[in-house]
Amino acid sequence: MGKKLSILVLNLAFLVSCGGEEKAKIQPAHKEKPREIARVTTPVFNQDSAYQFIQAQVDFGPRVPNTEAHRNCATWLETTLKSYGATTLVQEAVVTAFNGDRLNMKNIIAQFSPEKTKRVMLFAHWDTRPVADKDTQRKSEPIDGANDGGSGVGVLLEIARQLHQTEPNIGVDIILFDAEDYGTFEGSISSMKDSWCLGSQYWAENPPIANYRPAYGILLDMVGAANAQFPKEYISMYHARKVVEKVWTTAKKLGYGNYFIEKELSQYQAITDDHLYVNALANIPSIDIISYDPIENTFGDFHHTHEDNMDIIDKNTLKAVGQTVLEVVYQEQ
Ligand code: AHN
Ligand code: ZN
Repeated sequence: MGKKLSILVLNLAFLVSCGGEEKAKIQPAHKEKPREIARVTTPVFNQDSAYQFIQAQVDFGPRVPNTEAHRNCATWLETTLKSYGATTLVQEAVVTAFNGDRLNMKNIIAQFSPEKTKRVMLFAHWDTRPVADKDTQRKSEPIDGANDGGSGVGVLLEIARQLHQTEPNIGVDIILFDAEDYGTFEGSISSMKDSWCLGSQYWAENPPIANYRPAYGILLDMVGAANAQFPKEYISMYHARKVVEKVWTTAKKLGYGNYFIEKELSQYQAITDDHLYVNALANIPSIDIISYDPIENTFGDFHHTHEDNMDIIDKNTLKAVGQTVLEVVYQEQ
């Protein structure tokens, strides 16, 4: 018997005994401890339902603060969220816009499973811009705001409907901020800093719920246009990089990588939006899912024009965003 063969025999013996030991190891005396919390299967996001929720908002007319459409829509939003089993709270205040307009604003807050400690905050703005300042026609008239205002809320109402049907392991708060879109008009001269996002600024400075500390927040803004692209926004990456990665990884896993693109915005492309104040003033790590063209450096041709109506809303985009956010929420425990 040569040396090589004896080594082979030894090796074989070792392998066999190893395998035997392995077997003993994988048959423990006790069955594996069951998970403390059962996994919940993520429900299927219904894009037709989300679309209907956008249509319903647009049907009220432009949701501009101090108008009847704005008041009626607020009532409908609260009633709808209540109908899905949420504990609701409306934070009302008067805030002053950049031009001195005094705005009667309402932040609409809906809590699902308020007794749960671990929570995630989902938010969007529900008001619409009072002017079409980027249009060439009817610049002083308000816009429908199907995408800018309607889409984020539409997706969140569909998520609320799903939360009612299937309870996730964690608590969820849906916050609809007001007076986001009353910022400085194009061409107007104003010295006011922070003229956008008046509702979220007010909320962060006047917390309506004591000791509110969700694990993180996700803002949806302009999430309904066809072929939308969501780059990794700078302020989101700065304050909540892990949340960005969690959401973008989840989107890719679900096959929505064509919407949630592998592109990081630079510091010079940082987007002022409600998540800025939720991060900086309320200290809740938050991200913004916002459609933005990183090459053209624009929000799209529809932005702050009369083109922002139901015609630009695409159910495929609503599905990509809604299913991704649902998956993130239902995988938490
Ligand atoms: C600015 O245009 C400075 N920020 C974008 C925030 C926004 C406006 N989101 C929707 N409308
Ligand atoms: Zn806007």
